[in-house]
Amino acid sequence: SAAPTDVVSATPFVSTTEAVVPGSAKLKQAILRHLTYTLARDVHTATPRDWWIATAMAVRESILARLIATQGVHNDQNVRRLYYLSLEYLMGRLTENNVYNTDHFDDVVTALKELGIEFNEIREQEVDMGLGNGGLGRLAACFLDSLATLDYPAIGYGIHYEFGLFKQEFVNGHQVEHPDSWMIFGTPWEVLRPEYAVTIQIYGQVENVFDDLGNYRPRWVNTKSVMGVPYDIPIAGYGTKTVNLLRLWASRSTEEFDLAAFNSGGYVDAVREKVVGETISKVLYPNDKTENGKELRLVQQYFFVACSLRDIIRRHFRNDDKGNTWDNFSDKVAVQLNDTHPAVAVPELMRILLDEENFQWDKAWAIVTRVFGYTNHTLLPEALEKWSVPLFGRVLPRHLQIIFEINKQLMVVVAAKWPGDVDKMRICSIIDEGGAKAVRMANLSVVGSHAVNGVAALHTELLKKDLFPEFDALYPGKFQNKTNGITPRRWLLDCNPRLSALITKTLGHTKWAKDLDELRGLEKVAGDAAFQKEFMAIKRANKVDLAAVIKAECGIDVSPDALFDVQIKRLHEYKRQHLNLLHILALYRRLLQNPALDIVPRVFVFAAKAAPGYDLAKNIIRAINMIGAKINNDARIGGKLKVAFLPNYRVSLAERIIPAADLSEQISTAGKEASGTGNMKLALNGALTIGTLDGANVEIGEEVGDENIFIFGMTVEQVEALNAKGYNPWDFYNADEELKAIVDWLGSNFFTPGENQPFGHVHHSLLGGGDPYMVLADFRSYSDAHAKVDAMYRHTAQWAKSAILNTARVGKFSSDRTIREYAEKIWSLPSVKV
Ligand code: NBG
Repeated sequence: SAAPTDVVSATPFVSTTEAVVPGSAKLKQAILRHLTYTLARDVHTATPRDWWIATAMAVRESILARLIATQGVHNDQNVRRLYYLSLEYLMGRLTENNVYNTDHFDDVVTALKELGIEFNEIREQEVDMGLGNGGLGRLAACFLDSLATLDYPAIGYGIHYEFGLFKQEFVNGHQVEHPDSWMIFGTPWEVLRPEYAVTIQIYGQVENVFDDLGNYRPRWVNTKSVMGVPYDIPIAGYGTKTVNLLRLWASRSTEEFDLAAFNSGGYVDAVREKVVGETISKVLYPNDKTENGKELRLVQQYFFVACSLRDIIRRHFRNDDKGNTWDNFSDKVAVQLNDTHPAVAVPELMRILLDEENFQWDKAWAIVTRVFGYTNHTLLPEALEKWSVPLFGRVLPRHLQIIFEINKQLMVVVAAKWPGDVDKMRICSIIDEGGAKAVRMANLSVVGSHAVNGVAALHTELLKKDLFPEFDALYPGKFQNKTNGITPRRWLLDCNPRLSALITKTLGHTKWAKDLDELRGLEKVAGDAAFQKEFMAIKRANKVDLAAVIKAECGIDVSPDALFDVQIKRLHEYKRQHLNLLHILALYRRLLQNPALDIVPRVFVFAAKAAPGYDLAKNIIRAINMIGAKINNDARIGGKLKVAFLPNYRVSLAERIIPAADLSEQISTAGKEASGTGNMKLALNGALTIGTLDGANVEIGEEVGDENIFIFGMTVEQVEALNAKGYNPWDFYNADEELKAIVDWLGSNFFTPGENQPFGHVHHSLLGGGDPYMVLADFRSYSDAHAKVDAMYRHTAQWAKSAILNTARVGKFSSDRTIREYAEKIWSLPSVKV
């Protein structure tokens, strides 16, 4: 590219404290300045990566200025803050979002263009910040965006994992995992804060000591120390000056290495303690839902909770000149527990109040229960965290004592409510006494919080009815619903610029990105032929883009005129990717038996990671890959079906797939998917949903209307009834000739000649093991719903209208709405303009 010559004379210092948006000329100067003075590069040697960092650094200047201003206002006004504790943040790339949110987009593009650089090219340099598994982690990221956009004083706390969720590759159809070394070369979006480092204690024993007055004063002794060093990531709100922060803790050993051992040649011994201390924040647990009770995981949970509470308390007492004491702590501090992962915060705050601040129990407990709120994200029993009592006691002996005391008092309340009912005590107890004793983190979270919420209306209902009926009776009003949402900035404005431009042009404003209900304005053009044409042309252009990604990643040619049928989410039995696979097999077989069969050509797009130890999920991936390969290369079906499993699903890949989707697969067994959020992203971008009455699908259906969604399958009640009667997959298998044929086919080695029962695991799960997800029971109704999809897709005008109405009517699912509800109903959190 042409090298500009005016670089070195660029003013080295543009004021970094001004909070105004610099024009493209100033940005250009700043980019060049960072290229020279931050990266020690010139325009001739700069790599695309250098340009990306220099650009990010340039945009960062005004964001950091706003961060300082925001924190200054919050401190001066001694505001009430929300602290979001989450073990996961699935942030994705930060640059583009920050550029859009601070309205720098046009200037950045112009500035780079003048330097001979394409923004689209350099944005690909950024590695996703993938510090989460799936929906739970991405929800946290969307919430941060909405909190800042709506000017709520908020800080997210989490762990600065050195390795995020593994990178996925396919080898002969098998998932292979590689470490995700996302920060090996650092990222321009974080700021190390050694001045806020804290040291916390762990392990050790409790000594029973009595003070002079004969009061029991337990002392936690012989502990190990670990240091937490925070990295701050600024979170810029959209269309506002507010910049909040995400503070992530890295663990550091407090032991310097042993110089004597080092000098005597024991290089490994010399650093052993240090390495152990640094292991805590090394890697994100890649398990989605299933817990495997590893000690390191509990240590991670306690580490980040203890560091965060220290930081929260420090911030509160820094304002003691403004009257802050423990008496107003719960007026200034709201803490939200994102699932039970941070639940150890409850006994930790109790420990601080009792042991360090000498509070009486009742006063301490009143503070604690006013501070915490708890969000439940699943009903799956295998995902409800439990810690064995001996393990817990070894890692956190004092906390275990406190939990026993909380439980003792809980049992008194339960006994008063249901006198003589031991069963109720057993159910409510924080300690699971059936079998090996275990601490139930969900019970602890419910008892220690003033509000508990589910994440979709149906989920909350089931939470009250099935999981916690006793607690609901014990604490009327404590359980609430907060239906999930997604940020329209990342999931429409940034990821689908073509559709965004059309919406802005049609509505005549950009207000919709901050008030998503404005999209209702599109309803009146949904039937307009010219608008439909534009809308569908955009969908097609996005499909052309995705086709190029599919070609590059999978080597498969797909036609943008086919129906793009998309299922993207973690691989899990309850999400039923294998139900989708059965339908693909059925279509394939129908085509083989009748090559003239007139079906709408389809491209099935999958993307999903399976937990590394989840064999069945991995077998489903293999089956989709191998059956897909066979179908893709079978000339007999004339290219009518294609199956593309894109490797390494992550936020930045979702941003390419979602704008190109025609059909959104949301096919979990009713009652199993707490909410789903991918369903919202796809509908917002004009995909029609084929789905069960599960999670937020129910509410999406209410918004878009029955005629604009394909609902199929058993309801929760029907699932329960079938369970009560006893589900027998053979009944469905034997009663449905086509189903029988494809299940047998799946069980054969037709798709991988020479291998013995390649998909035996999947096959067995459907027929052998009394499948709790009842795949076969829903197959026929699913297949019928797909026939309706096929029929509607042929009527382009009707399809276009439905797609437009999906975009127009899903404003409810903005995370802005969700966050406002949390702020009003759980956090009592006023917003503060900066
Ligand atoms: C997941 C649910 C999803 C939901 C997200 C966000 C866990 C434990 N739960 O349905 O499965 O959308 O949380 O609430 O990851």
